[in-house]
Amino acid sequence: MFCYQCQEAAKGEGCTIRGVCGKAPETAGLQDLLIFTLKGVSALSRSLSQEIDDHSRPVARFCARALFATITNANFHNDRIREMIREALSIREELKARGASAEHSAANWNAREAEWENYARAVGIMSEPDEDIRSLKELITYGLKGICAYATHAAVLNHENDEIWAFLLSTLDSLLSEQDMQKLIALTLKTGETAVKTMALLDGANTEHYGNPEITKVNIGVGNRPGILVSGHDLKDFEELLEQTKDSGVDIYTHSEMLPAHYYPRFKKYDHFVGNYGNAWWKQDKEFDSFNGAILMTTNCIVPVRDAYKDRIFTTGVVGYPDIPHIEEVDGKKDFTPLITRALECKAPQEIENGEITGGFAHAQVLSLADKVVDAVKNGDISRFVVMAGCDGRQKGRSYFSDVAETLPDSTVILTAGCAKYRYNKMDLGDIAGIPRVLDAGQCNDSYSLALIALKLKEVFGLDDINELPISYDIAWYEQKAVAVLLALLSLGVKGIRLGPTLPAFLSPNVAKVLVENFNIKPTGEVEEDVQSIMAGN
Ligand code: FS2
Ligand code: SF4
Repeated sequence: MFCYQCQEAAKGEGCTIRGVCGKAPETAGLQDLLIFTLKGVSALSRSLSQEIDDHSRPVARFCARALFATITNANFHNDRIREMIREALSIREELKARGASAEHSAANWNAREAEWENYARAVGIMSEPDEDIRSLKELITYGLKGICAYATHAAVLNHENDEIWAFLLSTLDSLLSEQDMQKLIALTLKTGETAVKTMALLDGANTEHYGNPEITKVNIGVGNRPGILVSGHDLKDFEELLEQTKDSGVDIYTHSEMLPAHYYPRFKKYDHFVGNYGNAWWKQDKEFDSFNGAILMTTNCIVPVRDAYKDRIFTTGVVGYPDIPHIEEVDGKKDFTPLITRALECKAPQEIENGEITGGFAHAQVLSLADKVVDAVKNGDISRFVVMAGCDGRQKGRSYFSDVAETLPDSTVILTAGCAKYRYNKMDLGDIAGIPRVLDAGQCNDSYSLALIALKLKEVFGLDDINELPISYDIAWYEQKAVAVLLALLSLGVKGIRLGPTLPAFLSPNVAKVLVENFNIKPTGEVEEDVQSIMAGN
């Protein structure tokens, strides 16, 4: 196997024996084969029409879901990946029956199922021999995976954009044959633009259904009834589960990236929606144990399941894990009865902390405070905003982000989104004229809100360039949605981003050079020096 798509790639180079995440070589191979087949499907679909129509839209939807399933910590279940490959092959045949053709082997390979893992070796990441072309192609692929995750979330809420679907199919098709470095660089930026569009689409879907996030104090303690802990990012699953548990005697808690569900007005009417339990995804091995109740994984991030809670965890959507029950959607609905029944057999959660954390600072909420914020900047109370969005993870070096949050002067405001927030959202960093020093916009996709806030400030201060604002970017990354968010920021013209705790293994020296020269991207360094440099606007 070879995989280098996430921040934890072994030795900073790539996982070759088994994923640091727990991904087995067979799973890695099947995921490579799935992605290869999706490229063939896209080429075939585009040979019939480059437009998105009633034929190609379902093809794009399928490709998005399947790519989403290959994100780090989404699906460890070989049978489910095989099922997706079978579906891709059957779509391929349907397209051919309608007259589609494409020469590439991705559109025509034909190996018996028993041979798939063998065949996969020939189509993985390393099948692209040129290091720089490979680097750009993988950078684009990971950005696409993030886009696919967000587009899939929007699609389940009936928000779709044919431009995004067209970009997905055309880019998958291009990745088969494009060898021109400059064209791939242009495609990388286009991927960033499409990521912005997709985050905007999802923001529209979420706010239309659930209202605009608002300032909310979230309980981090526990109640005394059995609970269900919901992780991942899917708000529609969350809504359905809240409805189905209304009078069941079970309490609902969020974990990790589901925390922002508390900020949406629509979910506040449920009395049994009790609080947030625990921290970022990587602490689930301990926190799922002490939670005592049933657990639902709606999207990434599931980590290798421990025996301590194996008999009370469920997956749904694109998530998969061997021997763990999966709740399927049937006719647009999910029946969570098995999960609820299991929860009722469990003890109430064990308290691991108590108190409250505050969040809900997405664009509408922050813009309603715009006058206050602008005044605080003008009179010097706020000297700088530091965008510390992104991911948390296991790596020790990530204490850098807590240390930066603690070291930043009291006149700074941290803008955050994604699970990176757990490194500092329980610290008492105080407020500036009533504005909390940590403003949490929501999930990783809500980084879109942070971009909107920056654009609004640029307008209010009458600046020509977003980089003239007193905003610095100190971003933590882990998986491929963060790659989409990073490309989105670059496409909006943001320069000088610090990225950590390490730079992506998939950036070849030449590709990294392009990013440094054009966008002044730099790795995170020492806390004191970085804070000084941030405060000096560098
Ligand atoms: Fe946390 Fe990073 Fe959200 Fe993942 S913010 S590890 O991309 O999808 O979560
Ligand atoms: Fe390794 Fe990350 Fe790939 Fe898992 S997703 S195999 S940890 S690079």
